[in-house]
Amino acid sequence: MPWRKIILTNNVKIQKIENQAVKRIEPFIIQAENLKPKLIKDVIAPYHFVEVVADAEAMHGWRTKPIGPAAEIVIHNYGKGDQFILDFGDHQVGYVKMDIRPIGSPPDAPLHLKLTFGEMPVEMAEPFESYDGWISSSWLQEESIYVDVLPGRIELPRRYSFRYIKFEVVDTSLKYRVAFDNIQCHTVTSGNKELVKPLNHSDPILNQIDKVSIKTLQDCMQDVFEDGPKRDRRLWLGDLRLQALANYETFQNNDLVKRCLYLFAGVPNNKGEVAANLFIKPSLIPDDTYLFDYSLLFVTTLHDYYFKVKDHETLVELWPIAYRQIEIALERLDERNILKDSDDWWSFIDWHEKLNKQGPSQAVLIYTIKRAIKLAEILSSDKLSFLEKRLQDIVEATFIHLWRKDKGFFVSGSENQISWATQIWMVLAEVLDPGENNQLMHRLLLEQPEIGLTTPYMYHYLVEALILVGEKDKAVNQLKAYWGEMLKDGADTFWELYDPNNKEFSPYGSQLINSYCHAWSCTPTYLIRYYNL
Ligand code: RAM
Repeated sequence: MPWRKIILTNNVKIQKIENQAVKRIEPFIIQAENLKPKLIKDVIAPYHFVEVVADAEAMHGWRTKPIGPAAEIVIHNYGKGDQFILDFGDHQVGYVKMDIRPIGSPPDAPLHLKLTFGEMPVEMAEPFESYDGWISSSWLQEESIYVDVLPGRIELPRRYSFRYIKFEVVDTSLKYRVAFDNIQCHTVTSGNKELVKPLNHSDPILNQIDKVSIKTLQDCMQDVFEDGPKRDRRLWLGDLRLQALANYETFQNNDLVKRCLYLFAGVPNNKGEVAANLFIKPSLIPDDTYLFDYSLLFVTTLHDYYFKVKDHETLVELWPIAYRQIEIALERLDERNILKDSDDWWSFIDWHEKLNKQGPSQAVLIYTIKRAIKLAEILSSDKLSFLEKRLQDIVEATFIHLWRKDKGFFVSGSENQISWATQIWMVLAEVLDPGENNQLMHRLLLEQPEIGLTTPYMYHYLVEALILVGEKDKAVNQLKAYWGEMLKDGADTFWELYDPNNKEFSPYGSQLINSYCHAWSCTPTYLIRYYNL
């Protein structure tokens, strides 16, 4: 084995592969490069000065209070220890520029300025030094700059994702102060909002949810579909699958989906497995993380893309690598045709700490094979009969070993765990007949098993499962109860993590590091528009 997995304690699980073998498929990489989008730019000025006030009712215990128009910035000046917060009125992704001029004597020392960027009030209120989570603190967005020459225009080199900026004048000198003007965010996106058709839904809450979903997607659309412009700023397969669906109903940047598929196909490992996520710069690099469900979602994303765009050439080119994901997934089946379970980070599914991944992953496999069969039919592939046979065996095994007739639920792992995620994926995989599938969703909502859902990613699949079993009203209720609640909690863009029953939830150890504009939460626009909710 050229690689090994390292599991850390404290419930933190990562993959780290030594001597990762990557196959570079240059024609695919070139194809992806040719599809690189031109970014659309805009210039946004701040809206208000705000202060952050403690409020037990507000999300994370903090809310902002407007204290004056940002246009008044020109009449203020600041010295050592002064600070102020600007609110840009909405979520922005881009590059910040500003003019700074000295007030008083000629500047006899550099200006030391600290800037803190926040998507949420909590990032303005709680010091980043207090962060003690397990993913890197370097994701916290701050900048300490020294300005030698004043007056001058400052252009920050990094792209930021924020609504608020806190300015702290660490020092000027005894002889001068500073004033600011023309503070701007030069925004970037590859989602052209001119192409999005107005929804005009009769339900104002759904209209608002749709609008915020689109903004979320737009801010994540850069030169790839990023998962979150604050964090991880990269292309993850599970996020891509959902972004692509939302994109078809809105921005229709189908070439961006195609580009991302080619990027994944361009750098598989030596087994032919696609990575869970990719780094694009300085050159295309697959992360040394491979997730069972995410690799399979490559097939699903190709399936969705083909049936939306009918791009036969891409299907022909990418089919072998898609099919390979299934072959690799099948290797994980035991002699009973049930996936081998393990407690390392082998499959994602959701961030719930206690979630067993075996059951939902088995369902993802079935769900994927069904889609692969559709693609094999289009291609008249010689793999078709093999896929059909394996599907039949795996579905049979799932019934025998994972279905508990007495309980009316599917189980997962040696502890026979009954989770929401397992039921939802089994419903989506249509293992049961339509009537039983419907009853399973009813039972799920009624009995509310303890191992619930923690991310908008899994809530998406919950809503889609309800739609699939013909329960549109219940789907709308769930959608409003989840994304509508996020709106009430102040979302300008939808968040990476949200548990309405535990609003402090973060799998990373701190809400400061959560992403508050996250790709996988953009799907209500797809659900509402595609299914006519
Ligand atoms: C987190 C990110 C990303 C997701 C992975 C599995 O790092 O939120 O979007 O796809 O988890």
